[in-house]
Amino acid sequence: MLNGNHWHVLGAGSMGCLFASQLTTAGCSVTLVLREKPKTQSGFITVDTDGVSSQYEVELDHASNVRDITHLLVTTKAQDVETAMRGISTQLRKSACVLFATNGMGYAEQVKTQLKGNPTYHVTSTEGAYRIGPLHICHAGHGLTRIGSADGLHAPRWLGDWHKSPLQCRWEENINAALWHKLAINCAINPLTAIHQCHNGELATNRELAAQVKQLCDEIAKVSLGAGFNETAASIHADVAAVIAGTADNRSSMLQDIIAERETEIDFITGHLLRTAERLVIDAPHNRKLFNQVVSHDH
Ligand code: KPL
Repeated sequence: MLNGNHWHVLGAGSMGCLFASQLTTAGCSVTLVLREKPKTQSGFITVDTDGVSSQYEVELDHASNVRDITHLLVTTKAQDVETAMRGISTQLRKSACVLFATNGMGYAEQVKTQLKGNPTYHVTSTEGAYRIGPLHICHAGHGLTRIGSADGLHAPRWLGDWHKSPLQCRWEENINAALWHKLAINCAINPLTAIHQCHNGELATNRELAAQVKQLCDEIAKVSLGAGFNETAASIHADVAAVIAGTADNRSSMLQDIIAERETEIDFITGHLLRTAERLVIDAPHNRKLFNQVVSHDH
């Protein structure tokens, strides 16, 4: 029974497909907004979990055709947010909510002028999903999805859609700290694995790389402290070690982008850290060096 809201999901990658499929289970109708004009008006997202495939029906549309958006979930890469939003922002209802489920930080500020004061929210999730093919993902591991407002807004009514879904969801009062914490971990792991083209685990087993992780974490801790993210400052070394151990066989998303010759999210990960460091007049030469290396790879 459809008793939830109508969600438009921008971006049909692994997280876009995962969230879209789970929202349909919560009784929501979902339109996936695709890059290419779809051949049909509806389609199925296939989700493989523990060897079982399930299908979820969604509407398919193209940015040039969508109308009257009330609930928008943005799941594109950080560097694509601005362009993707430009295509549909005129179709947002005045009261429409906009949720960003994107890696890194700093993209929401870029699109503020495109929004007519729409309430914005952020989503950060430890659900594990990867793409198998078009509209086909593997839901590899369960995690926690946190949603919050960086503008101090209260938990909205539409949060019920997320609570009704099979995902474990929580309203996060301090979403900025949660986003920063994830960014800090990504700063220590992603660029280094991208430049050295290695699995995450090598950052612990290779002595030279482990020493570099420590240098990066020392700087990240200083910037975190300066920016008021004290918990991240205190735990970054241990948390990075735990994530490296827990994702030892993974290729980081930045390494995957480099291999696929896609632009990386470096400007919204290490770039954001460095802009914060500059504002606080804190030196972060190791992070800067890596940033420059990844940027020169990107161009
Ligand atoms: O979030 C990640 C990423 O690759 O972007 C980590 C945690 C580093 C796992 O690979």
